[in-house]
Amino acid sequence: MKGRFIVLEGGEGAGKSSNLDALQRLLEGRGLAVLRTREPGGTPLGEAVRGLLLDPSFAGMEAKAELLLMFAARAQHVAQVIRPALEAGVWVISDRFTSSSYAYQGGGRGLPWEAIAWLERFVQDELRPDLTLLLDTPVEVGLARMRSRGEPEDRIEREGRPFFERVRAAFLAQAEAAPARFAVIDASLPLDEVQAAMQRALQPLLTELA
Ligand code: Z5A
Repeated sequence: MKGRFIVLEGGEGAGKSSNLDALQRLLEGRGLAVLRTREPGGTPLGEAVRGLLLDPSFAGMEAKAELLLMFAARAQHVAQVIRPALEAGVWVISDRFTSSSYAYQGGGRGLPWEAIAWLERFVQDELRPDLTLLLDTPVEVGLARMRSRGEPEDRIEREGRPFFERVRAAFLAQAEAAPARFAVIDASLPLDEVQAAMQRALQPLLTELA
């Protein structure tokens, strides 16, 4: 049986990193083989591209260059890591995937949806996540969490609040358009409640295993 592809998405400080361990433990607790990965990144080439994308010294990067670099990293990730794992029956959990391109480059930067959809088909063929867990918080909550970590901001984190409001709206629009493939989770709740909601959202996929 092929593996399932689960993606964790959300804006800044939504808590993806904080919740990935719990998600991995939950799936492994069901006896599943799990591969954890991230975007941009997930392969040596992808991690090198991630370094370019987040480097604040490239402050003048063109939005189209940003989009194409995201998909260049994704092409390698899909071919080298995601597809082979799914074929081998492994469940793949990814910290971000193409929904982030629609949200950040589409919503945030204003690039046309059709261009992103074309790249999605070109790079992924039929591959789409089985479920996207969208960790949603008001922008000010996420930004306050990021600031409290006290780490230097990367190139994209330097954007202002209106950019992140557009990103959030674009994530929510995707979830609204495809409710069977998205679960919107209120990530401003305490972590244990967020994780309980993630578990409920996964139940239909886990029930298929029984
Ligand atoms: N990007 C893009 O533009 N286009 C694309 O196609 C793709 C990505 C794939 C890198 O992603 C950047 O790439 C990202 C989008 C863009 N841009 N930015 N900016 P990333 O995922 O590596 O970076 P990030 O979004 O900034 O993630 P992060 O820094 O790892 O944040 P997070 O994982 O969502 O949050 P966290 O580290 O788990 O939590 C942040 C803090 O909040 C931390 O102190 C936690 O303890 C706290 N926290 C988390 N959850 C809670 C709850 N529930 N209650 C209280 N406190 C909490």
